Amino acid sequence: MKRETILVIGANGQIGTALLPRLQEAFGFNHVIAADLRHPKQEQGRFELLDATKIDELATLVQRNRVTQIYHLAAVLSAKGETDPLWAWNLNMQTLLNVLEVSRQQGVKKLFAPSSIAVFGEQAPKLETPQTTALDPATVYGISKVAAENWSLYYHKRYGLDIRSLRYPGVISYQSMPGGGTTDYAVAIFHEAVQGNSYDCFLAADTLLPMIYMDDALRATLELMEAPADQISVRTSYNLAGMSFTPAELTASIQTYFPHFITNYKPDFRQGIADSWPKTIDDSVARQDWGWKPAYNLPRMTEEMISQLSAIYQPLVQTH
Ligand code: AKB
Repeated sequence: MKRETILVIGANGQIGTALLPRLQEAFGFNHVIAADLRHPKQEQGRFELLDATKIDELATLVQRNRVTQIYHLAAVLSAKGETDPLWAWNLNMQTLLNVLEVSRQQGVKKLFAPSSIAVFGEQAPKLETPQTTALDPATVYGISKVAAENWSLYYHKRYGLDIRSLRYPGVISYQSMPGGGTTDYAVAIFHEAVQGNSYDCFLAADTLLPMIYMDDALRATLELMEAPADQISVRTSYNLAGMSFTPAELTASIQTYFPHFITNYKPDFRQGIADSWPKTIDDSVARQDWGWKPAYNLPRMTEEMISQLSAIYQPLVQTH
């Protein structure tokens, strides 16, 4: 069997940090190259500095290492994108187009370029949002992801590029913090709860949003990438669901471990973004095509987040 060489772009981010060990386990430690703009806090194996907006830097890296698969995870997320829309658009689109073009030129065999529930806007049904519906996003991040989905389909149809994608809901993880998203509250809240603090939530108590636990998100990603090409009927991006909950429901779930934990609700501009997104997602096409099924619900996710973060914070609390 020919060995694969995997390149993860944006490897220091929330998903990259958790994905690297899984890829190293699957393909061999030395067959996975992490790349990002800055060195990570803790290097987890082979690492290369990369500015993916520069096509020559990317082309040289791919060629020198004979990269066969790329996971393109670099993006400016929804909330941060709204603070500087043109910068967010340029960064999201330039990196994607560079990855597509270098992959085409150098015969990269498989490419993963995630999308998001942010592609949906006012005109899509809010409940059980279907795979195929109106895409009129309210954020520049969402606009860039709709464009990215269409560019991916174009490269697949025109050049035969084997590109695969998931519309991630909010991803919840203990390994690292997300940065600049509207769903970030659902990670930050655990860090405060475990340290014995209250949490100031930037969304209203009853804001129902689709979420997924990192373990499920990684499994979905790897299962999609492993599926035979003829089972992949969607080359824009698959709807993906894990669970849906509100900040009030998440608070109640955390209170089963920390009964005195309190969330204060102070909605800001991110409320408007959340209100434009689906509440629940219909991922039946992913289930049919490559057998997707989530394993984590709200209680199971809460239990694991609290146990993992307690292990991280406990020693810190004791040494002070
Ligand atoms: C965000 O909140 O921007 C992201 C997303 C849903 O894509 N987590």
